[in-house]
Amino acid sequence: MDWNRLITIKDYEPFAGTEAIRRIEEKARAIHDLHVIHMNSTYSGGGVSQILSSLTLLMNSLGIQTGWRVVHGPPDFFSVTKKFHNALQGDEINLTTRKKQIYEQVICENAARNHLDHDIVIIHDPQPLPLIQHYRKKSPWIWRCHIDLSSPNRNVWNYLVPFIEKYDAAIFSCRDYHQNLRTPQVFFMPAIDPLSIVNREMSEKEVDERLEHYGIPTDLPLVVQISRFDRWKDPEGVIKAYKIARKRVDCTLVLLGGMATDDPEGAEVYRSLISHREERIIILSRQDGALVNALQRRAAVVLQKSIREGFGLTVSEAMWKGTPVIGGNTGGIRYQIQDGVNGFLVSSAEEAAERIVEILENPELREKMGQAARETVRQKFLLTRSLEEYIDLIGSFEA
Ligand code: UPG
Repeated sequence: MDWNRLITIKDYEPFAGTEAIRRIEEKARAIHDLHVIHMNSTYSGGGVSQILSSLTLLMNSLGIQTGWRVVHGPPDFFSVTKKFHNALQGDEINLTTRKKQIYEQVICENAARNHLDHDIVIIHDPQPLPLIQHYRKKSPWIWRCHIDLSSPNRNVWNYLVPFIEKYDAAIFSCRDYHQNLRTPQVFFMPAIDPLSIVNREMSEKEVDERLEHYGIPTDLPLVVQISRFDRWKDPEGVIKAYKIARKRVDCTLVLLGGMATDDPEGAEVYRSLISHREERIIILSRQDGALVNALQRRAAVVLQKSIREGFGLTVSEAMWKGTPVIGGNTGGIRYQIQDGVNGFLVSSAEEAAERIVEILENPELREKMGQAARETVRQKFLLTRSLEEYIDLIGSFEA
Protein backbone atom coordinates (compact mmCIF):
# COMPACT_ATOMS: atom_id res chain seq x y z
CA MET A 1 0.00 0.00 0.00
CA ASP A 2 1.32 3.43 -0.97
CA TRP A 3 0.32 5.78 1.85
CA ASN A 4 1.10 8.89 -0.22
CA ARG A 5 -2.01 8.56 -2.33
CA LEU A 6 -5.66 8.88 -1.39
CA ILE A 7 -7.51 5.74 -0.46
CA THR A 8 -10.15 4.53 -2.91
CA ILE A 9 -13.06 2.14 -2.63
CA LYS A 10 -10.99 -0.52 -4.45
CA ASP A 11 -8.62 -0.67 -1.47
CA TYR A 12 -11.49 -2.14 0.56
CA GLU A 13 -12.01 -5.11 -1.74
CA PRO A 14 -9.89 -7.50 0.38
CA PHE A 15 -12.16 -6.80 3.36
CA ALA A 16 -15.59 -6.36 1.81
CA GLY A 17 -15.34 -8.62 -1.23
CA THR A 18 -15.64 -7.85 -4.95
CA GLU A 19 -19.41 -8.07 -5.06
CA ALA A 20 -20.00 -5.51 -2.31
CA ILE A 21 -17.54 -3.08 -3.87
CA ARG A 22 -19.20 -3.39 -7.29
CA ARG A 23 -22.61 -2.85 -5.72
CA ILE A 24 -21.42 0.28 -3.87
CA GLU A 25 -19.83 1.69 -7.03
CA GLU A 26 -23.04 1.16 -8.94
CA LYS A 27 -25.21 2.78 -6.28
CA ALA A 28 -22.76 5.69 -6.03
CA ARG A 29 -22.98 6.27 -9.79
CA ALA A 30 -26.66 7.14 -9.37
CA ILE A 31 -25.77 10.04 -7.04
CA HIS A 32 -22.51 10.92 -8.75
CA ASP A 33 -21.63 14.64 -8.68
CA LEU A 34 -24.03 15.45 -5.87
CA HIS A 35 -22.59 18.02 -3.50
CA VAL A 36 -22.80 16.68 0.07
CA ILE A 37 -21.66 18.33 3.29
CA HIS A 38 -21.07 16.73 6.69
CA MET A 39 -20.94 18.99 9.71
CA ASN A 40 -20.02 18.10 13.29
CA SER A 41 -18.24 19.74 16.20
CA THR A 42 -14.60 18.61 16.06
CA TYR A 43 -11.89 17.55 13.62
CA SER A 44 -10.01 15.61 16.26
CA GLY A 45 -10.74 13.33 19.19
CA GLY A 46 -13.77 11.13 19.61
CA GLY A 47 -15.71 8.77 17.43
CA VAL A 48 -17.49 11.16 15.08
CA SER A 49 -14.28 12.79 13.80
CA GLN A 50 -12.78 9.31 13.41
CA ILE A 51 -15.72 8.27 11.22
CA LEU A 52 -15.84 11.46 9.17
CA SER A 53 -12.14 11.50 8.36
CA SER A 54 -12.55 8.16 6.57
CA LEU A 55 -16.11 8.43 5.28
CA THR A 56 -15.68 11.82 3.58
CA LEU A 57 -12.58 10.63 1.65
CA LEU A 58 -14.28 7.47 0.55
CA MET A 59 -17.39 9.32 -0.63
CA ASN A 60 -15.15 11.61 -2.71
CA SER A 61 -13.36 8.62 -4.18
CA LEU A 62 -16.76 7.47 -5.43
CA GLY A 63 -17.37 10.78 -7.21
CA ILE A 64 -19.75 12.18 -4.57
CA GLN A 65 -18.45 15.71 -3.91
CA THR A 66 -18.27 15.56 -0.14
CA GLY A 67 -17.08 18.23 2.25
CA TRP A 68 -16.58 18.33 6.02
CA ARG A 69 -17.06 21.38 8.25
CA VAL A 70 -17.04 21.89 11.99
CA VAL A 71 -18.94 24.22 14.27
CA HIS A 72 -16.80 26.87 15.93
CA GLY A 73 -17.67 28.14 19.37
CA PRO A 74 -16.29 29.49 22.65
CA PRO A 75 -15.73 27.20 25.67
CA ASP A 76 -19.11 28.02 27.23
CA PHE A 77 -20.85 26.75 24.07
CA PHE A 78 -19.08 23.38 24.36
CA SER A 79 -19.75 23.30 28.07
CA VAL A 80 -23.50 23.70 27.36
CA THR A 81 -23.50 21.15 24.53
CA LYS A 82 -21.67 18.60 26.71
CA LYS A 83 -24.41 19.07 29.32
CA PHE A 84 -26.99 18.43 26.58
CA HIS A 85 -25.03 15.32 25.55
CA ASN A 86 -25.02 14.08 29.15
CA ALA A 87 -28.73 14.80 29.54
CA LEU A 88 -29.53 12.96 26.31
CA GLN A 89 -27.77 9.96 27.85
CA GLY A 90 -29.99 10.28 30.92
CA ASP A 91 -28.47 12.92 33.26
CA GLU A 92 -30.45 15.59 35.02
CA ILE A 93 -29.99 19.12 33.69
CA ASN A 94 -30.93 22.60 34.77
CA LEU A 95 -32.11 23.78 31.37
CA THR A 96 -31.88 27.54 31.86
CA THR A 97 -32.66 30.29 29.35
CA ARG A 98 -28.98 31.22 29.50
CA LYS A 99 -27.92 27.76 28.26
CA LYS A 100 -30.43 27.93 25.41
CA GLN A 101 -29.26 31.43 24.49
CA ILE A 102 -25.59 30.44 24.34
CA TYR A 103 -26.44 27.39 22.23
CA GLU A 104 -28.74 29.11 19.78
CA GLN A 105 -26.69 32.28 19.40
CA VAL A 106 -23.43 30.47 18.59
CA ILE A 107 -25.26 28.37 16.01
CA CYS A 108 -26.83 31.50 14.52
CA GLU A 109 -23.30 32.93 14.14
CA ASN A 110 -22.08 29.70 12.56
CA ALA A 111 -24.96 29.87 10.09
CA ALA A 112 -23.79 33.32 8.98
CA ARG A 113 -20.32 31.94 8.19
CA ASN A 114 -21.42 28.68 6.54
CA HIS A 115 -23.31 28.84 3.29
CA LEU A 116 -24.94 25.45 3.22
CA ASP A 117 -26.60 25.30 -0.17
CA HIS A 118 -25.52 21.72 -0.84
CA ASP A 119 -27.60 18.96 -2.43
CA ILE A 120 -27.53 17.01 0.84
CA VAL A 121 -26.63 18.35 4.30
CA ILE A 122 -25.72 15.84 7.03
CA ILE A 123 -25.53 17.27 10.55
CA HIS A 124 -23.92 15.15 13.27
CA ASP A 125 -25.05 15.24 16.91
CA PRO A 126 -26.74 18.06 18.84
CA GLN A 127 -24.03 20.73 18.62
CA PRO A 128 -24.87 22.00 15.08
CA LEU A 129 -28.50 20.81 15.18
CA PRO A 130 -30.27 24.24 15.13
CA LEU A 131 -28.37 25.38 12.01
CA ILE A 132 -31.28 24.21 9.89
CA GLN A 133 -33.56 27.01 11.03
CA HIS A 134 -31.29 29.64 9.48
CA TYR A 135 -31.54 28.54 5.84
CA ARG A 136 -34.15 28.64 3.16
CA LYS A 137 -34.07 24.87 2.82
CA LYS A 138 -33.82 23.73 -0.81
CA SER A 139 -32.54 20.20 -0.33
CA PRO A 140 -32.73 17.27 2.12
CA TRP A 141 -31.15 17.71 5.54
CA ILE A 142 -30.31 14.65 7.63
CA TRP A 143 -29.58 14.59 11.36
CA ARG A 144 -27.21 11.79 12.41
CA CYS A 145 -27.27 11.21 16.16
CA HIS A 146 -24.36 9.22 17.67
CA ILE A 147 -25.61 9.31 21.25
CA ASP A 148 -27.14 6.53 23.37
CA LEU A 149 -30.78 7.63 23.39
CA SER A 150 -32.15 4.73 25.41
CA SER A 151 -33.42 7.02 28.19
CA PRO A 152 -33.00 10.69 27.28
CA ASN A 153 -33.80 13.43 29.75
CA ARG A 154 -37.18 14.64 28.51
CA ASN A 155 -36.52 18.36 29.22
CA VAL A 156 -33.64 18.49 26.80
CA TRP A 157 -35.17 16.09 24.32
CA ASN A 158 -38.41 18.12 24.15
CA TYR A 159 -36.42 21.31 23.70
CA LEU A 160 -34.52 19.80 20.75
CA VAL A 161 -37.50 18.15 19.03
CA PRO A 162 -38.65 21.29 17.11
CA PHE A 163 -35.16 21.51 15.55
CA ILE A 164 -35.05 17.78 14.76
CA GLU A 165 -38.49 17.87 13.18
CA LYS A 166 -37.28 20.35 10.57
CA TYR A 167 -35.04 17.59 9.19
CA ASP A 168 -36.01 15.18 6.43
CA ALA A 169 -34.56 12.16 8.22
CA ALA A 170 -32.92 11.27 11.52
CA ILE A 171 -30.38 8.44 11.76
CA PHE A 172 -29.95 6.60 15.06
CA SER A 173 -27.44 3.83 15.79
CA CYS A 174 -29.94 1.21 16.98
CA ARG A 175 -33.68 0.59 17.03
CA ASP A 176 -33.68 0.91 20.82
CA TYR A 177 -33.17 4.66 20.31
CA HIS A 178 -36.46 5.05 18.41
CA GLN A 179 -38.30 8.25 19.40
CA ASN A 180 -41.75 9.66 19.01
CA LEU A 181 -40.96 12.07 16.13
CA ARG A 182 -42.62 13.37 13.00
CA THR A 183 -39.30 13.05 11.16
CA PRO A 184 -38.72 9.67 9.47
CA GLN A 185 -36.20 7.62 11.46
CA VAL A 186 -33.50 5.44 9.95
CA PHE A 187 -31.39 3.02 11.98
CA PHE A 188 -27.88 1.94 11.19
CA MET A 189 -24.72 1.44 13.16
CA PRO A 190 -21.42 3.19 12.70
CA ALA A 191 -18.43 1.19 11.52
CA ILE A 192 -14.63 1.16 11.59
CA ASP A 193 -12.15 1.83 8.82
CA PRO A 194 -9.75 -1.13 8.45
CA LEU A 195 -7.26 1.15 6.67
CA SER A 196 -7.11 4.01 9.19
CA ILE A 197 -4.02 4.50 11.37
CA VAL A 198 -6.00 3.09 14.28
CA ASN A 199 -6.89 -0.14 12.50
CA ARG A 200 -4.40 -0.91 9.74
CA GLU A 201 -2.02 -3.86 10.07
CA MET A 202 1.06 -3.35 12.25
CA SER A 203 4.07 -5.62 12.56
CA GLU A 204 5.11 -6.94 15.99
CA LYS A 205 8.16 -4.70 15.72
CA GLU A 206 6.02 -1.60 15.13
CA VAL A 207 3.80 -2.54 18.07
CA ASP A 208 6.87 -2.98 20.32
CA GLU A 209 8.27 0.35 19.17
CA ARG A 210 5.03 2.27 19.98
CA LEU A 211 4.66 0.70 23.44
CA GLU A 212 8.32 1.24 24.24
CA HIS A 213 8.08 4.87 23.13
CA TYR A 214 5.54 5.48 25.91
CA GLY A 215 7.31 3.27 28.45
CA ILE A 216 4.46 0.76 28.60
CA PRO A 217 5.78 -2.48 30.15
CA THR A 218 4.90 -5.68 28.31
CA ASP A 219 6.29 -8.22 30.79
CA LEU A 220 2.78 -8.91 32.16
CA PRO A 221 -0.51 -9.27 30.26
CA LEU A 222 -2.08 -5.91 29.39
CA VAL A 223 -5.63 -5.02 30.39
CA VAL A 224 -6.57 -1.96 28.36
CA GLN A 225 -9.36 0.60 28.01
CA ILE A 226 -9.10 3.29 25.34
CA SER A 227 -11.68 6.08 25.50
CA ARG A 228 -12.18 9.77 25.88
CA PHE A 229 -11.99 10.49 29.63
CA ASP A 230 -15.72 10.56 30.16
CA ARG A 231 -17.83 9.32 33.08
CA TRP A 232 -20.06 7.34 30.70
CA LYS A 233 -17.03 5.19 29.84
CA ASP A 234 -16.68 4.36 33.58
CA PRO A 235 -12.87 4.58 33.97
CA GLU A 236 -13.29 4.32 37.77
CA GLY A 237 -15.13 1.02 37.27
CA VAL A 238 -12.29 -0.24 35.08
CA ILE A 239 -9.72 0.56 37.78
CA LYS A 240 -11.90 -1.15 40.39
CA ALA A 241 -12.28 -4.26 38.20
CA TYR A 242 -8.54 -4.36 37.57
CA LYS A 243 -7.73 -4.09 41.30
CA ILE A 244 -10.02 -7.02 42.06
CA ALA A 245 -8.65 -9.12 39.17
CA ARG A 246 -4.99 -8.62 39.97
CA LYS A 247 -5.43 -10.30 43.34
CA ARG A 248 -5.74 -13.49 41.27
CA VAL A 249 -3.69 -12.81 38.10
CA ASP A 250 -0.65 -10.66 37.45
CA CYS A 251 -1.36 -7.97 34.87
CA THR A 252 -0.85 -4.31 33.97
CA LEU A 253 -3.69 -1.83 33.40
CA VAL A 254 -3.46 0.86 30.71
CA LEU A 255 -6.09 3.58 30.41
CA LEU A 256 -5.54 5.71 27.32
CA GLY A 257 -7.66 8.68 26.29
CA GLY A 258 -7.05 11.54 23.91
CA MET A 259 -8.87 14.82 24.50
CA ALA A 260 -11.62 15.92 22.11
CA THR A 261 -11.91 19.66 21.50
CA ASP A 262 -15.70 19.50 21.92
CA ASP A 263 -15.51 17.72 25.30
CA PRO A 264 -14.53 20.18 28.05
CA GLU A 265 -15.05 17.57 30.80
CA GLY A 266 -12.19 15.34 29.57
CA ALA A 267 -9.40 17.18 31.40
CA GLU A 268 -11.37 17.16 34.67
CA VAL A 269 -12.12 13.42 34.49
CA TYR A 270 -8.47 12.74 33.61
CA ARG A 271 -7.27 14.75 36.62
CA SER A 272 -9.67 12.89 38.90
CA LEU A 273 -8.03 9.60 37.90
CA ILE A 274 -4.39 10.60 38.32
CA SER A 275 -4.27 9.62 42.01
CA HIS A 276 -4.84 5.98 40.97
CA ARG A 277 -1.55 5.90 39.06
CA GLU A 278 1.03 3.37 40.21
CA GLU A 279 3.68 1.16 38.64
CA ARG A 280 1.08 -1.21 37.14
CA ILE A 281 -1.70 1.33 36.56
CA ILE A 282 -0.80 3.48 33.59
CA ILE A 283 -3.07 6.41 32.79
CA LEU A 284 -2.14 8.28 29.64
CA SER A 285 -3.62 11.19 27.77
CA ARG A 286 -2.21 11.23 24.22
CA GLN A 287 -3.63 11.60 20.72
CA ASP A 288 -1.74 8.88 18.86
CA GLY A 289 -3.71 6.58 16.56
CA ALA A 290 -0.77 4.17 16.17
CA LEU A 291 -0.59 3.81 19.96
CA VAL A 292 -4.32 2.97 20.05
CA ASN A 293 -3.69 0.38 17.34
CA ALA A 294 -0.65 -1.10 19.12
CA LEU A 295 -2.45 -1.35 22.47
CA GLN A 296 -5.53 -2.98 20.98
CA ARG A 297 -3.27 -5.53 19.27
CA ARG A 298 -1.02 -6.31 22.24
CA ALA A 299 -3.72 -6.29 24.95
CA ALA A 300 -4.62 -9.64 26.48
CA VAL A 301 -8.07 -8.16 26.93
CA VAL A 302 -9.72 -4.82 26.12
CA LEU A 303 -12.42 -3.32 28.31
CA GLN A 304 -15.13 -0.91 27.29
CA LYS A 305 -17.01 -0.77 30.53
CA SER A 306 -19.41 1.97 29.48
CA ILE A 307 -22.60 2.79 31.34
CA ARG A 308 -24.11 4.38 28.18
CA GLU A 309 -22.68 4.00 24.68
CA GLY A 310 -24.28 5.00 21.37
CA PHE A 311 -22.22 2.38 19.56
CA GLY A 312 -18.60 2.09 20.84
CA LEU A 313 -16.09 2.16 17.98
CA THR A 314 -13.32 1.01 20.34
CA VAL A 315 -15.18 -2.27 20.81
CA SER A 316 -15.17 -3.10 17.10
CA GLU A 317 -11.61 -1.80 16.73
CA ALA A 318 -10.23 -4.24 19.31
CA MET A 319 -12.41 -7.11 18.05
CA TRP A 320 -11.09 -6.52 14.51
CA LYS A 321 -7.60 -7.14 15.89
CA GLY A 322 -8.67 -10.49 17.33
CA THR A 323 -8.61 -9.21 20.91
CA PRO A 324 -11.49 -10.24 23.19
CA VAL A 325 -13.49 -7.34 24.60
CA ILE A 326 -15.34 -7.11 27.91
CA GLY A 327 -18.04 -4.53 27.29
CA GLY A 328 -20.63 -2.81 29.42
CA ASN A 329 -24.04 -4.40 28.83
CA THR A 330 -25.47 -1.24 27.33
CA GLY A 331 -26.43 0.63 24.14
CA GLY A 332 -24.64 -0.28 20.94
CA ILE A 333 -22.12 -2.54 22.69
CA ARG A 334 -24.84 -5.20 23.04
CA TYR A 335 -25.09 -5.40 19.25
CA GLN A 336 -21.37 -5.98 18.84
CA ILE A 337 -20.65 -8.46 21.62
CA GLN A 338 -22.48 -11.75 21.82
CA ASP A 339 -21.91 -12.67 25.45
CA GLY A 340 -19.61 -15.67 25.86
CA VAL A 341 -19.14 -16.10 22.10
CA ASN A 342 -17.04 -13.22 20.75
CA GLY A 343 -16.50 -11.38 24.04
CA PHE A 344 -18.25 -10.78 27.35
CA LEU A 345 -20.96 -8.37 28.48
CA VAL A 346 -20.85 -7.18 32.09
CA SER A 347 -22.93 -5.03 34.40
CA SER A 348 -20.55 -4.42 37.31
CA ALA A 349 -16.88 -4.06 38.19
CA GLU A 350 -17.03 -7.44 39.99
CA GLU A 351 -18.34 -9.17 36.86
CA ALA A 352 -15.69 -7.44 34.74
CA ALA A 353 -12.99 -8.67 37.17
CA GLU A 354 -14.29 -12.26 36.89
CA ARG A 355 -14.10 -12.09 33.10
CA ILE A 356 -10.61 -10.54 33.11
CA VAL A 357 -9.37 -13.46 35.21
CA GLU A 358 -11.19 -16.01 33.02
CA ILE A 359 -9.64 -14.65 29.83
CA LEU A 360 -6.14 -14.23 31.25
CA GLU A 361 -6.13 -17.76 32.66
CA ASN A 362 -7.43 -19.37 29.50
CA PRO A 363 -5.38 -18.72 26.33
CA GLU A 364 -7.55 -21.08 24.28
CA LEU A 365 -10.71 -19.17 25.16
CA ARG A 366 -8.91 -15.93 24.33
CA GLU A 367 -7.89 -17.27 20.94
CA LYS A 368 -11.34 -18.63 20.12
CA MET A 369 -13.17 -15.47 21.18
CA GLY A 370 -10.68 -13.29 19.34
CA GLN A 371 -11.27 -15.14 16.08
CA ALA A 372 -15.05 -14.96 16.47
CA ALA A 373 -14.71 -11.25 17.27
CA ARG A 374 -12.74 -10.50 14.10
CA GLU A 375 -15.28 -12.38 12.00
CA THR A 376 -18.19 -10.43 13.56
CA VAL A 377 -16.56 -7.14 12.62
CA ARG A 378 -15.70 -8.36 9.11
CA GLN A 379 -19.35 -9.23 8.52
CA LYS A 380 -21.08 -6.30 10.19
CA PHE A 381 -18.94 -3.39 11.29
CA LEU A 382 -16.61 -2.33 8.47
CA LEU A 383 -16.87 1.11 6.90
CA THR A 384 -18.08 -0.15 3.52
CA ARG A 385 -21.33 -1.34 5.14
CA SER A 386 -22.18 2.03 6.70
CA LEU A 387 -21.00 3.85 3.55
CA GLU A 388 -23.55 1.84 1.57
CA GLU A 389 -26.28 2.76 4.05
CA TYR A 390 -25.47 6.46 3.65
CA ILE A 391 -25.53 6.07 -0.14
CA ASP A 392 -28.89 4.25 0.03
CA LEU A 393 -30.36 7.01 2.19
CA ILE A 394 -29.05 9.80 -0.07
CA GLY A 395 -30.25 7.85 -3.10
CA SER A 396 -33.73 7.56 -1.60
CA PHE A 397 -34.09 11.37 -1.75
CA GLU A 398 -32.92 11.46 -5.35
CA ALA A 399 -35.29 8.72 -6.53
N1 UPG B 1 -9.45 7.29 20.20
C1 UPG B 1 -8.19 7.71 19.87
N2 UPG B 1 -7.32 8.01 20.86
C2 UPG B 1 -7.64 7.90 22.15
C3 UPG B 1 -8.94 7.48 22.50
C4 UPG B 1 -9.84 7.19 21.49
O1 UPG B 1 -7.84 7.80 18.69
O2 UPG B 1 -6.79 8.16 22.99
C5 UPG B 1 -10.39 6.94 19.13
C6 UPG B 1 -10.84 5.51 19.23
O3 UPG B 1 -9.90 4.66 18.65
C7 UPG B 1 -12.20 5.57 18.54
C8 UPG B 1 -12.69 6.98 18.87
O4 UPG B 1 -11.57 7.73 19.25
O5 UPG B 1 -12.03 5.47 17.16
C9 UPG B 1 -13.70 6.95 20.00
O6 UPG B 1 -14.91 6.48 19.53
P1 UPG B 1 -16.02 5.82 20.45
O7 UPG B 1 -15.38 4.79 21.30
O8 UPG B 1 -17.10 5.26 19.59
O9 UPG B 1 -16.54 6.97 21.41
P2 UPG B 1 -17.14 8.48 21.34
O10 UPG B 1 -16.08 9.48 21.11
O11 UPG B 1 -17.88 8.58 22.61
O12 UPG B 1 -18.14 8.50 20.08
C10 UPG B 1 -19.54 8.76 19.91
C11 UPG B 1 -20.45 7.84 20.75
C12 UPG B 1 -20.06 6.39 20.51
C13 UPG B 1 -20.18 6.09 19.02
C14 UPG B 1 -19.44 7.11 18.19
C15 UPG B 1 -19.72 6.93 16.71
O13 UPG B 1 -20.37 8.17 22.13
O14 UPG B 1 -20.87 5.51 21.27
O15 UPG B 1 -19.61 4.82 18.77
O16 UPG B 1 -19.79 8.44 18.54
O17 UPG B 1 -21.10 6.90 16.47
